Amino acid sequence: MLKSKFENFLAFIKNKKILITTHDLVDIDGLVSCFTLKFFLIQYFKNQKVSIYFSELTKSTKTFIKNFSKKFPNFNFSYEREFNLSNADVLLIVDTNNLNQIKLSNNSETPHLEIPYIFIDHHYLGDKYENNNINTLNLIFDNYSSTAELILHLFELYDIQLTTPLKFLTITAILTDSGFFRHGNNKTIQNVGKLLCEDIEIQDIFILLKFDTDISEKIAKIKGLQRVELIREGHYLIGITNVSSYGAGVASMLIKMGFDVGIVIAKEVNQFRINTRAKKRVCIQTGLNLGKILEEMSKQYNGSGGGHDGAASLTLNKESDIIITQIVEKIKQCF
Ligand SMILES: [Mn+2]
Repeated sequence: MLKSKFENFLAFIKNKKILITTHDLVDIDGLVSCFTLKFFLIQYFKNQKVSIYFSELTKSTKTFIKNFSKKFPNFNFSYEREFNLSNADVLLIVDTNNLNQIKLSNNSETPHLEIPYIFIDHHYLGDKYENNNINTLNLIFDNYSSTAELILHLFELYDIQLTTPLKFLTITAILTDSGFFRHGNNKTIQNVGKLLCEDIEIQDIFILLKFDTDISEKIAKIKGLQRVELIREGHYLIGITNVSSYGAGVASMLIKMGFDVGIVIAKEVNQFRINTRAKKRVCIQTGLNLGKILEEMSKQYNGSGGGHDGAASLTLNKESDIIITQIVEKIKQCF
């Protein structure tokens, strides 16, 4: 990776008041990436003001913080709950490259940012351009299985050491975002290997990441399974279903059940969300890239979408059967 990209990024944000944020419903990768990035910037620049803003955290992220804090009571997870741009010169957005996934206030409209912003992310990005985004400075690399690994690379490049709690956190982010290595590559495992040290026991991390499934999620999965429609294309099986929430979890479940591709439609208030998952092996064998397909669809239908080859989502304002049919056709073309 080009070090000059990181150099340009750091040169631009130097001496600026920095605000870091991530997508709404903050997951563990988003959470960890914000705190490791903040720590890195404070170490690197010494005297620089860096703050973090979060909108809402997911239930499992909140549970994780609670459990992690029992193990590392001195680790400070403080962040701002009000988005205040007057205290910032530049906004760093991690773990997403889509402004629609950022929630700055209670009104859910796409935010228009007055200040420059830069994306630091590991999701596929097409050639879209957002106003006020300094796209030449974006650090977007979709070969990483988590944003936390991208930030870990910064620490390595500038020879800055992570503290034990930050190492622990980075491993949890890598494990959760790579689906416990299922979506990872050699580098993913090497990174975890490098982070493990005498003070960190991998079994402690596994225990911290074991969450009890919420009863409403269990019901969503059971209903999703009851409603599933099976489409067979040669040797491949596509499953389509609908639920009102937990779309991503239901899509992953379809893959575990034996489908090669899972498509889950979730009708939310004023929103129509499609979550998709595919088996990694199938993506490699066929060249299927769900992130690319849903990104194309988002452009065509004025929504927001994207992701990775084996996991992607699309959010639209209105429901349409034609869109689902088109997605299925595009998937079939790969088979
Ligand atoms: Mn991520």
